[in-house]
Amino acid sequence: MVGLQSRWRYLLMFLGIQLVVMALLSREGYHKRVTYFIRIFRKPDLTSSEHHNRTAVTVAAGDVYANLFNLSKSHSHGDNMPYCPETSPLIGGPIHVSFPSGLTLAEVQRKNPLVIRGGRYRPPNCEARHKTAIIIPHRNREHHLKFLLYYLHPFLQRQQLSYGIYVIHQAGNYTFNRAKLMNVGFREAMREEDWDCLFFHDVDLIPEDDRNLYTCDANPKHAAIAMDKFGYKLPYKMYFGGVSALSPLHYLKMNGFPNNYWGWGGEDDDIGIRVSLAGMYITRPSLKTGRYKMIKHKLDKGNDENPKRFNMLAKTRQTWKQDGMNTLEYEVVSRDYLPLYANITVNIGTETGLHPLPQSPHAKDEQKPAANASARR
Ligand code: UD2
Ligand code: MN
Repeated sequence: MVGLQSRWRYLLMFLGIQLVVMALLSREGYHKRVTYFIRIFRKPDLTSSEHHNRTAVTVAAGDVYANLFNLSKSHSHGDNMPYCPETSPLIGGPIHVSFPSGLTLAEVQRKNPLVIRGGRYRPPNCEARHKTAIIIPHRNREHHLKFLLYYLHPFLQRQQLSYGIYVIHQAGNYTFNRAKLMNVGFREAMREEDWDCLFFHDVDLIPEDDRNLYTCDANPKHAAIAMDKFGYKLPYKMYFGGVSALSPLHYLKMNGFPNNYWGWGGEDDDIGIRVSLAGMYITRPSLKTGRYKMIKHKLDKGNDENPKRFNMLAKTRQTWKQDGMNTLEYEVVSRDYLPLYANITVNIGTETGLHPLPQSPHAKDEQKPAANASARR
């Protein structure tokens, strides 16, 4: 009897344990199922919070200065700094561009504490992989220049470049010549530093995405592929205006840019033709990243449409070797190493050659930008 009772007891205990195990297992299954459902239900929630985060980052990244707060002056440029990463961690993508009234150069300077005299910069905590010079042809566009500097400095810093900004200022009131000013910029910049890439940059074009890298490719690069003024599309296949990038080798291979396009138009197409005549081709960033906003403006005084441009363009094949860097003539009026850029004021003459600039009592002041920290060399 006792034996039977204890057998029953064991059987009951066994069944009891089985029940407990089953209950636990099913609880786990139940728990899993519940968690699964909770996850399903929470999924849209999670995505939306991710979305919120992303939006928050985009909003912050939209501010061109957003990623730069951590860079500090305290880092010194040691001899054995590591190279900067191949892809800069500071790159944030789209940049919000607007033109607030009241912006001053002093404010731009304050926001760029690591930029040194002459508009030079090196990343504070790594050795830059690229050295890029920006060449800006200029006259009477101080208002545009201020905005370009406001956006361009942080844009280049986000790309961890070693860079310098050169404004090539045409002295006097003779007809404007954009391409010749670029040639001057090339020579003057290369005199100072062994730049490995030069960006030829209209003063009124603001880049809208920092993935548009200001470095050179194996072939000349046309960077301003998508501009608001052309509906963010390339206007035509050979278009080479606005912003372009060439290495010193590319530049010399095509004998630089033409010197004889006076006034508005044609020189950009001539440059595009030179690229192919010199056996190279045009590369471009994607439409998504090569985006620019152009500050709206009218045609300037002293830069009327060049009526000869179509005839000249028909002859580029015959003229490119006889006109360019090998025939460049100009006189430097002054070199001013300002806090945010180097200003090189030049007399490039007229169609008929170099002439002395008309001397008005205020001529000197008109040609030079106002600045305290200027130095002549
Ligand atoms: C277009 C091209 C430009 C050039 C030009 C024809 C675009 C965005 N740009 O510009 O690359 O091929 O046609 O020459 O399509 N500038 C001064 N002061 C002046 C005149 C010109 O600083 O008095 C400089 C300035 O850097 C300006 C650039 O020259 O951005 C081009 O002149 P523009 O802006 O008047 O001509 P735009 O916008 O038609
Ligand atoms: Mn323009």
